[in-house]
Amino acid sequence: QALAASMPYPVNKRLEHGLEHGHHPSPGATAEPASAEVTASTLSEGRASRKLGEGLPSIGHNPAVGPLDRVRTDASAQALTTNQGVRVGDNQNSLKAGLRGPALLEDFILREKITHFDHERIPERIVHARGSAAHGYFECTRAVPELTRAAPFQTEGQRTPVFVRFSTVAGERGSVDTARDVRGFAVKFYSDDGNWDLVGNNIPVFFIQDAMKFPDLVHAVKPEPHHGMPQAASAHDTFWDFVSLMPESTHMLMWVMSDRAIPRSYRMMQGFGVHTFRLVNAEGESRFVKFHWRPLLGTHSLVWDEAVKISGADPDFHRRDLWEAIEAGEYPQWELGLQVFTEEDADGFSFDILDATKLVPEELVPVVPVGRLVLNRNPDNFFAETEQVAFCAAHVIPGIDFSNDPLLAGRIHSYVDTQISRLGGPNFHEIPINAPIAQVHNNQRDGMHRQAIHRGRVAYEPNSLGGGCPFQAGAQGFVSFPQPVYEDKVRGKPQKFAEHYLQATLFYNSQTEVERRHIAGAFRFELSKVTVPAIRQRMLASLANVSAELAEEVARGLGMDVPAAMPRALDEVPDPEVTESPALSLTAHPGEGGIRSRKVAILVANGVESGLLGSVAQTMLDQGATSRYVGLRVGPIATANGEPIDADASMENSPSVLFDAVVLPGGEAAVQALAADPHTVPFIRDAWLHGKTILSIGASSTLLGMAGVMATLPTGEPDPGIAQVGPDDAAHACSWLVNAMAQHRHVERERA
Ligand code: HDD
Repeated sequence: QALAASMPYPVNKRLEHGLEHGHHPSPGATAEPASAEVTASTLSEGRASRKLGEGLPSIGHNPAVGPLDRVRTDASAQALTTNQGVRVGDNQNSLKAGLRGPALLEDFILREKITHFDHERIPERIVHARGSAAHGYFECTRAVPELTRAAPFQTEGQRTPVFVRFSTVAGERGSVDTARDVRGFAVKFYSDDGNWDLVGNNIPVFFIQDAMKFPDLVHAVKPEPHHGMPQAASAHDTFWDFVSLMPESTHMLMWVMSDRAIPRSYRMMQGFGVHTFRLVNAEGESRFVKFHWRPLLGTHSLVWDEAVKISGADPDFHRRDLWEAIEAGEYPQWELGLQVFTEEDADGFSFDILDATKLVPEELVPVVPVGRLVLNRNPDNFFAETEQVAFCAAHVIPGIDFSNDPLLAGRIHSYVDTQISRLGGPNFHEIPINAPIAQVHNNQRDGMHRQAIHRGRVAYEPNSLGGGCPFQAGAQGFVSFPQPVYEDKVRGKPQKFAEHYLQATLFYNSQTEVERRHIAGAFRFELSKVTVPAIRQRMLASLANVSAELAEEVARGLGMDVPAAMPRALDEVPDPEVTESPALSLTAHPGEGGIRSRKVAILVANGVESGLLGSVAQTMLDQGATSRYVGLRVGPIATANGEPIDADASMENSPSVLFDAVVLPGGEAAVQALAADPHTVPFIRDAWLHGKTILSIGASSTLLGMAGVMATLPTGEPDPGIAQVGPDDAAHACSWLVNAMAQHRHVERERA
């Protein structure tokens, strides 16, 4: 078997054609595999569980490791079978009446295989179809039983298994990762008290205030229904038509047009629960809460031109990044912070905490860290886990409760409902990735794809025949917070919901100059794709309420004048508590420094001087970063020193947008070869335009000139992201490279 696997061609291909034995089934499937030696499968428990880290959850507690054993399959040393467990003799040929005769209807093996294949796809998620996920755990770093009785927050050091799925919103399942879009950040906690899903985004506010508008929003942003375009993009008429008619979306638009919407990595973005939720403690006391995830690597973004080019070079950029980081043991981590406030605090705020288009500024209510999230294991199977995971805003546990946010109310209904069609029935909670660790006992029965085999005749409550079981848990169970409600039934919104611009202005004013420029650039790009001038006009009128500077900048980019500001819904604007919030700028979250998991491209060609390159590669390894030799082609490179190196990427298959920094090598012959290749100039120029660190060794400085790279900033200062070093300057070169890369990006290079 081992031999067969290593052969470049199928060993007994001839027999498939009946040339030697006519009617006999092909070998390879006729008997037990020759090799008795069974090697550990890459999917086996041992391998998976080692990545869990120290302490809890131990094997048996993590539903994704212990209990999933019963559904894990491992085909090593096993014969191929039908779904009924019948061994298949020939997996190459359908059953025919003679070698050249007609296929036979009785071929149940072929029919089973094709029938199953015909039904392999399930409906994709109506939103957030494109996503990537990983297993891990949440560790409580500060117990808060005084705030909540929720199981994950009871003891310091306690770990709760989680499954986390990141996603884009608008694109279809196969769409690109780096589209300008909100990112989903959905966390399923498999707590001892049941599953809790915190289904958030990487942006703390939302487009709309009421779930009633969600289908309209999604219809507007999805590809236009008549021609199915554009894919994974909001830059089209229907989206801007809708949002320009919905001033409540203005705050969210600021975020979506900012660098937040093109993250460098899923590992480098914040997450937010968005709505105001409730925490409830064992005494039944409740406070409001907002959930914040903060990445330890800091929040970092792409630049737009880079994001667009990555879409072509690697549409799976974020999926690959997450997968590779976890495989490399670079487990992404986030800190969970809580903003906790009382009902009285909330009543005093100038905005309504039930309005999902508003955030609670950190300057008003600080974020208190209570735990950390670690993602340390990739899924075994994309479909079984990432695709079939069902997050539901309705999944809360004792200690977590809802607020009256009308957007949340709609979500509580929508998620369970959508899984019923997406996952084929009401038993989706039994799919292994969705099954809680906590035991499930109730009298719900039957339905499509039921897995549980319930014993006995009692499926009702109250009962005496079953000893009254399963029994109600009373105060031990989930008890809704008894918020008093004495109101008329109405369709409408409270007055504070009518203020649409103050926090949009707060966000814009809290950005750095570069960030503001990017926001203006994004509005310009998106609105320039809008074909109906009245929509552009209306959007500019709305922006005029946010910032005169922004409205003018965008109008200039569209060749228009700023129109009169859109009339506001509210005549008297309240005084905001906070007018500038540094935490809203990405620069406020640089992370822990260092360059762990960053990627460096080292350009190589025959004749390259390899000495310093080796030091760079070693330094990257020491720092937890990775380097790749990128050549004119892949394969062996003859170096000037005679030490052979292998280019494992080429400028054609891996342009510089896929890297965080570029090293240009010394060696006359190599530099000449690079200079003659048409990929070299765009490779270097893009790295420069996108603000990346560039280290040039020896003779390669001529390449900088060819690529039009300017070593000075617009201010006339030297560019801190470009260094030219001699071939013997290893120590200086390496330490400079590490420091320059730790800046992430040299945005000061950007020309206005
Ligand atoms: Fe939603 C999926 C986040 C409003 C209805 N939503 C979905 C996912 C995330 C969010 C991260 C993907 C989960 C996964 O990875 O499987 N959604 C949000 C946030 C919202 C929000 C942060 C606002 C604060 N969503 C929202 C509303 C509704 C929905 C108002 C409907 C009334 N969302 C859905 C859905 C989805 C979904 C249709 C599609 C697939 C799914 O649920 O499982 O039910």
